[in-house]
Amino acid sequence: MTSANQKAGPPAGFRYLPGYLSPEDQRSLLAALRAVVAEAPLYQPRMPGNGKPMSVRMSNAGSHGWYSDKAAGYRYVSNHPETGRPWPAIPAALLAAWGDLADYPAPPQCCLINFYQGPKVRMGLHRDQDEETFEAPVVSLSLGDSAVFRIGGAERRGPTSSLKLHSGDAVVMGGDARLAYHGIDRVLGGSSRLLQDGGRINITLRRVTA
Ligand SMILES: O=C(O)CCC(=O)C(=O)O
Ligand SMILES: [Mn+2]
Repeated sequence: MTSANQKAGPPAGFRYLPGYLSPEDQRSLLAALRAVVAEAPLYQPRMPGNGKPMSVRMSNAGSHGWYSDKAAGYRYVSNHPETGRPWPAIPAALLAAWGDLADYPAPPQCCLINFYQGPKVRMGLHRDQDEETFEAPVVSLSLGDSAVFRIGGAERRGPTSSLKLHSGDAVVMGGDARLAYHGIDRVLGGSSRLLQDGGRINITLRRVTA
């Protein structure tokens, strides 16, 4: 399903790489992510201002972890908000994917792990704009159930198009697409058998500081 202006398509700098990770790579990445989440448990971020919990649960690896709560809003923190410990290291397979896809001379600082579980979990249209620099692209990898990804342009109310992201797919948002609005409309339950209890994992790799 797409909006009327689908012809416009995603902005330049948006790359979609279906099947980027082989089934074997997906399984080994999943094992590496389980180790990260064992050390840095999933938490439920809250909206700035009203404090409403977001439906996606999250964790991070790397020097900068994305976090949000009622009082201080969207930001990067160096320690897990509940355990107080530093975030685990970014798994080697993800550093390799960044090296392969980002075309950027420095490694990612944030590896945000988004976990979508249940039919109502979604991510509203937003831009990744909490970083100090937008020179590096955002690299994202998907595992588990397929999802409907919506991508627009620089204006919140501008035209959008949508595509399905399946397990193993990669997306790169650089150039004009780096600050494009995007979100997840819904996750298609039962579309993958990678996760035993279903659900979807998205990994988002970013540079944070200039
Ligand atoms: O789950 C996705 O594919 C998108 C995640 C995302 O946009 C984000 O974490 O900023
Ligand atoms: Mn995003």
